[in-house]
Amino acid sequence: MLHPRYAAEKDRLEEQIARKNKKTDFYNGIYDRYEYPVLTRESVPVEWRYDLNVETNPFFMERLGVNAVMNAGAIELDGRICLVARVEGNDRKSFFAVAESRTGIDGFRFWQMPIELPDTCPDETNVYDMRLTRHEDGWIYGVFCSESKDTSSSDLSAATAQAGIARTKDLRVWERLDNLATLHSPQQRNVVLHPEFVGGKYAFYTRPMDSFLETGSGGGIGFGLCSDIAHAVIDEEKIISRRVYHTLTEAKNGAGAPPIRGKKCWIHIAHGVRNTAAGLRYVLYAFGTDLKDPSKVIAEPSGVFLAPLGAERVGDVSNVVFTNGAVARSNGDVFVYYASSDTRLHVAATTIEKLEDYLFNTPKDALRSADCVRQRIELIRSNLKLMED
Ligand code: M1P
Repeated sequence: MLHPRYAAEKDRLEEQIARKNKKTDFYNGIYDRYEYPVLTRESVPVEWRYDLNVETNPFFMERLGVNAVMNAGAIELDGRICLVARVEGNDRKSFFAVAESRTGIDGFRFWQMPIELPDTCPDETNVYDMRLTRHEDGWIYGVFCSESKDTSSSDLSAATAQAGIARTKDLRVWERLDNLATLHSPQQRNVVLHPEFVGGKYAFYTRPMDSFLETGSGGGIGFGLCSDIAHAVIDEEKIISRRVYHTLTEAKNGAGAPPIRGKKCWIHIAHGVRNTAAGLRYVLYAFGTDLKDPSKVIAEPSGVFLAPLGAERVGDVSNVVFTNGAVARSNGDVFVYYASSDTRLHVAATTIEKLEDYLFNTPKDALRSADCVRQRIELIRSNLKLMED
């Protein structure tokens, strides 16, 4: 028999799903932020967490709790916005699950079952952060981090990160392909597949790393080509968005959502990391690449695109925002899904037109205080002149 408490928990979830989201009064002209996260641990179906049977679960205890719902791949499918979220169980293992919404800003509901990826890698301990790419070859690809224990090290925490690749047509049936092999980088995370062929090849944004946490000699976001997606091998990675001293990418950076095709460029929203006395700080930044040659950066606005604010600043890994999914609709609207502090998922809404204005008209980082203040004085002077006229 169903436990009597089930109905109350289910009602609570339904109330949360029905709640309309509202723009906050945050303003920067670039995007709108929303009051409520689009997905949290409370968005997860009751049936995924509780044994509903009153005989086997008389106290209606959570048997398989969920700790966080975060970093989601995003795609529009049959007119709905679908997120493939990273759902982290109380056991610290993540899995993927689809949540869909009509509006893209609220009403996200998980499908009945989480995704069960083909279990092809016996050493794989954890999977997370799927980027969804609708490729011109007709498939939807999910590229994600596949993490395994590093058995060659005596350090219990030592791990290796690889890019797993799976493909689907409907987000329900998935085919797992070989993990990406990058011949010159021992580890990879934050790998993204470009939506179009480049010179007849599949193009990946990579993030070469020497170890699991440190990018080491890896200079930033790389770009590489491969011919066979089923056995993807990249022999050469060209760094396209470098880590730079005393900028937001100093410690590391990584590609975010698959790039969005704009009118003037491919729009990239990535993350940059710097070290502070309080630990690593993750923010989002943006850059644009050439429509014909997506490895060529042609717009590089200075500074932060989006940083954690208010309650977003606190969570399992505080002071973090992270994106791996955005959707551009045919009317030019763009939803950027970002997680805060590795705990919950939010949306920022903008348009392709605004993003391109931001990319091409925000000054570049002048890299030195003296030059940065000159940029600002120039702005103030021209504003004062305008006010006098
Ligand atoms: O904890 C912040 C993020 O850390 C990792 O990103 P990166 O590889 O750039 O350090 C990822 O594990 C990501 O999931 C996480 O949100």
